[in-house]
Amino acid sequence: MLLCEYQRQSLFAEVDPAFRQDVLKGLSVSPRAIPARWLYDGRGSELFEAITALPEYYPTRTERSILSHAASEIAASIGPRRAIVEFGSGSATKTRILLSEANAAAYVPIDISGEFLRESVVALSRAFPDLPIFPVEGDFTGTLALPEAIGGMPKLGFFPGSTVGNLLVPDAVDLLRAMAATLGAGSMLLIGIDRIKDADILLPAYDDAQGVTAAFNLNLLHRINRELVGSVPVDAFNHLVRWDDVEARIEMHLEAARDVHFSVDGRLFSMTKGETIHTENSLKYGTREARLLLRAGGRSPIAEWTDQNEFFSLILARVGTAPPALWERNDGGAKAPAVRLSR
Ligand code: AVJ
Repeated sequence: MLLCEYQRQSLFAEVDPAFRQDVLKGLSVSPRAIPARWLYDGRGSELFEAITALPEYYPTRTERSILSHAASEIAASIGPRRAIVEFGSGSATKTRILLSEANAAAYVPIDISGEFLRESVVALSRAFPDLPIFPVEGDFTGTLALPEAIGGMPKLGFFPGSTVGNLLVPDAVDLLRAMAATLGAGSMLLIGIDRIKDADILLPAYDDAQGVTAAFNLNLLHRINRELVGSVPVDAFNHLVRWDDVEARIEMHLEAARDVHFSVDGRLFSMTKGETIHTENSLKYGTREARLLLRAGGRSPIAEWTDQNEFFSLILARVGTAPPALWERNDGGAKAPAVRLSR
């Protein structure tokens, strides 16, 4: 038992106390729910990268294509010599497209995963040898101090991937406001937002034929077993995806395929067959709803780019809520804003 105790302690030494707290609380409440951010451990981040290449998962490739087509227009709209601050930079593959056109004064990638951050910084500095890069390791949902070196520079926040969709609307509004405060007066934000579309396109994007998304979801249980000395019978859980049309969101759940009993961190839990653990929300926005979200978050949309199917949008917004010049009516009537379709 001594060995067991020792193993427990050495395991626990590396565990984020917030993970333990969120899991224990999330398994105790009804309905059970664990925040989506815990899906992204090392294995989870790998699986998410694999998801982005799936035929059914349209968001990543669509956003990349919009960005490629719009890069020079975006560069013209933001103007030269901004410091680009990316929230949740991950592997930063889309960033290259932006950086190659933007004439940026500096690049500040922010990510919780220090390892991912270091790797992507090494790769990016090779590709852009003249660009000053100031990585920040941290959680962008909290308050963050930007590096002093970019203090005087005008800023562009870059928040791609429809990551904002993981948050419920009030939390998304708070986050946008916190980002506006971090970036400061005169800053702009370029944000990727996934659109509402038919459930027969949405559902397979989160429940792919190869089962990669299922593995991504189930990895949370493996992580719990590994890091929190759990005995969750992972085989007894199914990946479940549903589209909630009222909330306009995809939900991922882990569903008990039979009655299960297990322990986590010495605490016992029982779930009956069919009961679920809610593991992720992915909110989708209509065109006008996305603009409204930005306004609630203290931003004014200036321009917007989408793909031919209108599956995804990239919106450029400035700080403040007064109507900006490019958005203004130009013929005295109610006129659609600067929306460009790109293939
Ligand atoms: C990283 C939050 C944008 O919601 O589409 C992909 C995460 N989950 N497949 C999304 C995810 C399952 C993804 N985001």
